[in-house]
Amino acid sequence: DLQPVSRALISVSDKSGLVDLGKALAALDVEILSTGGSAKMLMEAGIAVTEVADHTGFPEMMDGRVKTLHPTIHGGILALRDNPDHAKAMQDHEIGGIDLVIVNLYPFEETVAKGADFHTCIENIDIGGPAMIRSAAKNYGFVTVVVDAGDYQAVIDELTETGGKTSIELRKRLAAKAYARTGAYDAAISNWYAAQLGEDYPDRLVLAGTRQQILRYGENPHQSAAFYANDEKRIGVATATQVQGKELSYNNFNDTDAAFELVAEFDPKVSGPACAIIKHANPCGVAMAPTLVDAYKTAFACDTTSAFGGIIALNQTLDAATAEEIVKIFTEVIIAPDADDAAKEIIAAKKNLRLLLTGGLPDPGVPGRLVKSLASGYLIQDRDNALTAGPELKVVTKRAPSEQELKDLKFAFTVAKHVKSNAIVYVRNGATVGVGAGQMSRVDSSKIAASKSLEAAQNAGDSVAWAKGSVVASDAFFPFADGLLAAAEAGATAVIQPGGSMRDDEVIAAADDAGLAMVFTGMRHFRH
Ligand code: 93A
Repeated sequence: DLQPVSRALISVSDKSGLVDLGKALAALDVEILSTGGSAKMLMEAGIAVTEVADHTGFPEMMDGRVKTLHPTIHGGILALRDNPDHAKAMQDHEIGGIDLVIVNLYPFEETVAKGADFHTCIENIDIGGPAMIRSAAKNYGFVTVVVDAGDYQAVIDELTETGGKTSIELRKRLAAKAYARTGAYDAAISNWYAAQLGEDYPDRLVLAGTRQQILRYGENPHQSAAFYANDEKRIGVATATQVQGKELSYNNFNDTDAAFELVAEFDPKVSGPACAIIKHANPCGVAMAPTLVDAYKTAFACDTTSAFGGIIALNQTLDAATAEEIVKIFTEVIIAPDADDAAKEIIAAKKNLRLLLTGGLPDPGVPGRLVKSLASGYLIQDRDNALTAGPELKVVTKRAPSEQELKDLKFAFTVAKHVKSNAIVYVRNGATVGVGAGQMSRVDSSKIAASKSLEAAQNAGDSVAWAKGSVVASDAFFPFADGLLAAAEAGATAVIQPGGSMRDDEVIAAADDAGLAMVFTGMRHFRH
């Protein structure tokens, strides 16, 4: 299916290759329409050009905001050449067909990258260009659209070979490429706008990003994979500097992200040093302590078996004492805002150990988008950037939590936010002592967390499970009293949970009977 090209419209911001293209089209007897700057450059090279303004009878106006937005242009592009009604409309309104549309857009992305002010960025949003590109691509059956100077030669070659025609294969391929370009262009605009406002919208094209790395494989060796950085520039794995160690794997990226997002909940100015150890995207130990090395040691003590081959995230500069402790067992990745020289030297002895330095902590409260793939699509949602800080907490039992219990309850609930549901987290003195993750039943998660706390105690030479005298957090409400009773039986003295179950009264009564203090957060933190 070959279609003749007798009239082309050229409107390009990036003028590379323009003169050669114009010469080649002129040699093929193609009439050239063009906008201000493009027309000027072609004319100066001695190529015959008709200005779009002369073609439409309408001047370019409003500082160029309206140049090609005219029915003579869009009618000429969109008309179905084999439709008698369309042919009549063209005749009635003296619209000449435009068979080849060559457009590249105002450099919006480059303008943003240069750090231009708001107004300048807005002025660099191209309206007429994308409109022509989309019109031409829609009418791919008759019209050829070119958005990339890299495709000029292929079009010229085909026109030369066929005596001035293009093939349906080429037109379709270029149409698909054209929509990819206008899609990416609008994604760049919406990403920039969302960042300006600090707000987000469900329809934002979140998948726009830059490929940072082709990975050796995905979650398993038979899956191919790559890592893309989005345009948010959020402090984390995407922006970190890797000081040493092997290349990160797919699972390393996933786990390191989980580890760092969790530890970032603990602002060192408020919580002091904190450490999170992650395995399979779940924490196997999280702790705050007066020193970083103690935070690491207590986090490690929660589950010394699982911590092997784990990912360690720290909320402040890695020091020598902590590095000495960490290198005692095999660890995959350390991520921290910084590391001092002595610590770097200690880590350097472990060649494969990856050390990522981020220069800071991300703000857990800023909005953002999360994407989750389904086999047949993907889901988009806001990042869970909320946390119940304090005043919203409601004491629902006869006994109110003590000051230490309340501190531990908040810590436990914050950790639970980062544990796969159903999540149950036992905490004592600012450290997790048992984590139950990812079970289909909340009672099972409670039992696992309690048994983990016994294991932890035994590893440390204690006979009494560490859940005894702890507090417990649940990421979602207890639907029945059984989950709460399991926690009481394990020895928890206080509970934090969202509340909101139909049976809250029963659950509260059971807590009162067991002498527990319980607070409701009013906010759930499912994580799947
Ligand atoms: O301001 S616009 O959105 N309004 C228009 O009607 C229009 N038509 C083409 N920008 C418009 N263009 C863009 O002008 C093209 O996409 C191209 O990037 C640029 C080419 O302008 P010139 O040929 O004057 O350098």
